[in-house]
Amino acid sequence: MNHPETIATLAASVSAPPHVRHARLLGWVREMAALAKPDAIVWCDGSDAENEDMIGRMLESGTLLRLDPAKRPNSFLARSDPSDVARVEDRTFICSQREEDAGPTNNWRAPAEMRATLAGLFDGAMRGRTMYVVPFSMGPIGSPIAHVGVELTDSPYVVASMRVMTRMGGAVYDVLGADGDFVPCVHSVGAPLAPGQRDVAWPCNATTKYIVHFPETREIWSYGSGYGGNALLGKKCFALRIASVMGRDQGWLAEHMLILGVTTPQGHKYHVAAAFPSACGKTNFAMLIPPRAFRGWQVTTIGEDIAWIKPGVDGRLHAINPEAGCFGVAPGTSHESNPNAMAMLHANVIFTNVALTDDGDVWWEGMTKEPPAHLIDWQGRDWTPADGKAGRKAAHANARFTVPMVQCPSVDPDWDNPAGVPIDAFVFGGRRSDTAPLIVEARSWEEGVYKAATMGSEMTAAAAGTIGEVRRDPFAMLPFCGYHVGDYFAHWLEMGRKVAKPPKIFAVNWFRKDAAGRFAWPGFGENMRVLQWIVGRCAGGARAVDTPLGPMPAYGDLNWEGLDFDAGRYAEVTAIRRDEWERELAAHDALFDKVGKRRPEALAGERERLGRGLRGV
Ligand code: TSX
Ligand code: MN
Repeated sequence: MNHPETIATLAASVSAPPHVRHARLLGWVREMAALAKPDAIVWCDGSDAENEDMIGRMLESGTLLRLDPAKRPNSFLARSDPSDVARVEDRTFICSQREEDAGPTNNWRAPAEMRATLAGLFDGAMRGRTMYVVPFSMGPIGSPIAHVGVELTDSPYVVASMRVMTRMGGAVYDVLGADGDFVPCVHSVGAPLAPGQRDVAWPCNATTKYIVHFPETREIWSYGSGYGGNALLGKKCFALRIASVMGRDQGWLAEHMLILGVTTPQGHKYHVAAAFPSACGKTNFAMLIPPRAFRGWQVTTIGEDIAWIKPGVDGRLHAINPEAGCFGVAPGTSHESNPNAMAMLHANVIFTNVALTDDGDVWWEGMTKEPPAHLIDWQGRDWTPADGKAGRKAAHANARFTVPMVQCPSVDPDWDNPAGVPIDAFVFGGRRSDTAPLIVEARSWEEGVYKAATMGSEMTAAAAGTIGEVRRDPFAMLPFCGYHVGDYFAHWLEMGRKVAKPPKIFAVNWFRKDAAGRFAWPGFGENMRVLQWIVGRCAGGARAVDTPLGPMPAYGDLNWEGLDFDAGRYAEVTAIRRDEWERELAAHDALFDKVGKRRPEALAGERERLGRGLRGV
């Protein structure tokens, strides 16, 4: 091959670096540049110098503000357009050939129709801008569990964020070689600039947004948004929606799960992968600090959002965190709720939509009990505590921090291990003020899949429903499964049969309330008591009592050292009530009606067994 090559007929020349010798990649970049017509193309190498250039451009354009270098070294604040603050689920599409393959939980469009729409939108979409070619690995570079993607984007904010969130840079081209597989990801903010037109701080398209997946050809196209999962295409689009399809076809799992390690005082180490819907404190659980009474116990963090899990030759499931950074929700994060997260934010952070303090630092609701006397809010306006009392938030509720995983004090020594970590237990949780007990073990893989499939969580924000209403969120994958959810359940059942030593499965609920409406379980670090029981069940030795839902710890089966929590209060967080479970089973039936004919027969059997068991309550 004889590169670099230059195509003089394009608006920008596709002048690839000499070590890029992948014909399909070069052809695709050339084709996309001809369509989107950027003024220039930059092939990113992930170097410090390149990142400094990117930051410099954004400081100049007003996309970023530099925070006080003494308080937050090398850290920045971005304020997004008020119309571009979260993932857009109603603008997210799965474009399989057949509508039924997308299933009842996804928006579907015919691929040909969507391709025509995208061709129109992307025609000239990058005029006046630079197209960045961002090569990235999801997972340790060269790991047998990892996969490669390349994102084309006209957003320097996306380039800088992808450098934190993925293994981004030139080494990826070596993995790709001349014909290695990659997932092509095309992204434009959808705001071309006319000659001489001044850019805005946060370019996006206020009226038109499309987040599009072609599962059969494994492509991602994103238009109109620069925010989070809409734009950092390695995350939800690739690592969950496209990867879930790859996992179905290739015999592995792409899951919306944290991964943590638990080391006992005797030095035995266990690994837990856990799925929770939003607003359940998943990042807090991934970075849990055991209470003082648990001297010698250690919890370490491998991942806090996504797990890729493959069967190993040892008959166990092995998990990696495909990401390299944490894109965490800021509001609610404090030294009380998550000291490890607060510590990891000391430097090298991109904050988005948090408030700015008068001394060049950041603040958000829940960081401290008392807000500062004056702030600049996430929209750049003056803010005082009086505004807060009137209901105006200083930080957006979905404000974020983007920070390297390695800065987490609890980061696991194996977080970057290409072989992954062997999973001992899967944990599924939701936010339920009643019905679901603190902790219950599944009696079988099939029963565990049933529990995960029917998990639900009470809404905390009015955005997608009524506050307090239970939304079913199977496996916490509702917005992230790239194919028919019934086939996804079947794939989970199949994985359990295929693996010689499948992990145990547990369901937890940190959010039970007492008769007075107060949280009945202290949560946070005290969840260690539940975690200890879980690993005790995996190792053998921890005791349990049988219930209609499965084995649960009796009061005396948990370690209460250092916590004043009596048997009466324990009963409040573990009670199984007949009227609540009648309603719950009706909700399960409604969910499976929605899943339709592709619901696996084994889950109908589990439903019958559960109903029979609960009739005795
Ligand atoms: O993250 C949470 N976890 C998991 C921690 C490892 N949160 C915050 C959820 C919002 C994202 C929790 N909130 C947890 C929890 O276990 N439990 C609760 C409910 C709760 C809230 C406040 C108190 C106790 C429980 N406060 C006092 O008891 C003083
Ligand atoms: Mn998530």
